Amino acid sequence: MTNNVLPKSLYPKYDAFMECDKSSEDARIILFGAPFDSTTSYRPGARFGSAAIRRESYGIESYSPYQNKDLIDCPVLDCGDLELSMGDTEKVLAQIEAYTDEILQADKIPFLLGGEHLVTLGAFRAVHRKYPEVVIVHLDAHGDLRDDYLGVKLSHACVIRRCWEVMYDGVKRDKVMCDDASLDKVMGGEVAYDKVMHEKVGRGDGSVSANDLRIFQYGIRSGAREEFVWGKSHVSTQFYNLDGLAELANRLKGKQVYLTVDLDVLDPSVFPGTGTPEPGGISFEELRKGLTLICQKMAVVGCDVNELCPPYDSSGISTVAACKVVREMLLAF
Ligand SMILES: [Mn+2]
Repeated sequence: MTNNVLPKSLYPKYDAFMECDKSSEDARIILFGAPFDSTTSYRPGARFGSAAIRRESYGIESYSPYQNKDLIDCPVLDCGDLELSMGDTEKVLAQIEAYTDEILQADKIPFLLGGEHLVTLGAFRAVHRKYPEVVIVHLDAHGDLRDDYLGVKLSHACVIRRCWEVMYDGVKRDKVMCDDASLDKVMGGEVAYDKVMHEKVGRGDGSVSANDLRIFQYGIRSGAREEFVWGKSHVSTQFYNLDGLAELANRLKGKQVYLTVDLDVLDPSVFPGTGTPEPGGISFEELRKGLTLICQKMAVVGCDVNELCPPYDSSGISTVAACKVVREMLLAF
């Protein structure tokens, strides 16, 4: 005779980031992973990042003494990793975008775990569609503003430039009723795009005012010269550290924010497990304080944490740092 009492699962929460197993009705934030690293320019392996964060989170307290809050009490659901069509970058981005879209349509906040930094583009496309006025706060060692990397436009080295184009294309479509290719001919390229953008924000002279900028970078300490030349008139860059974040929070009051965190903004001495380590970075404590400030004071409507590459840190400390970053962000919301 069979009895229908099955043994209890030994690790019922094993598949979710710490305590992030609330019902999809109750959850306000949806955590999900995009294990993608096909465009990584230097050392691959970031595809293992999201699974490592989830797995290693069991070694870390869900309670934060910094904030006196516990993830047990937080409305977060970890939905696991997307199954991605590796090898077809555009398709992968479309898959990330479609899933982000589902989350947004349910009026929840998408929280994406990479993967390499290009995954941001998929999520941001969906967020921008829902919130066309959204601005980006970007923490990273690298500007990621290249127009292409060795001829590749969809590269993690170009991700913020591509996000900028998403913002810009929206403006172009608003202003001029024609497709992008013909717009290029009619308007005469980038300079004309600038003009269109500044008309949109009420400045017809094509000059750049601080108020026109919609991308705010922090911690940047590496890039090609042309990235910084281009960046000067298109983004706001705080080099080397997170100074000025509190002022930015005041300035962005009422504005929707997409937050993207490339963990290599941390110094490699505390975060060696990443594909493109860059000495001279910030401490864990600076990052924790900065992210808490952003998540508490700014209206974050979507975010991601990316570029953990576990194979390059045999100590596992980088993964623990990533887990703690994610915990502190979730608690600060
Ligand atoms: Mn980076």
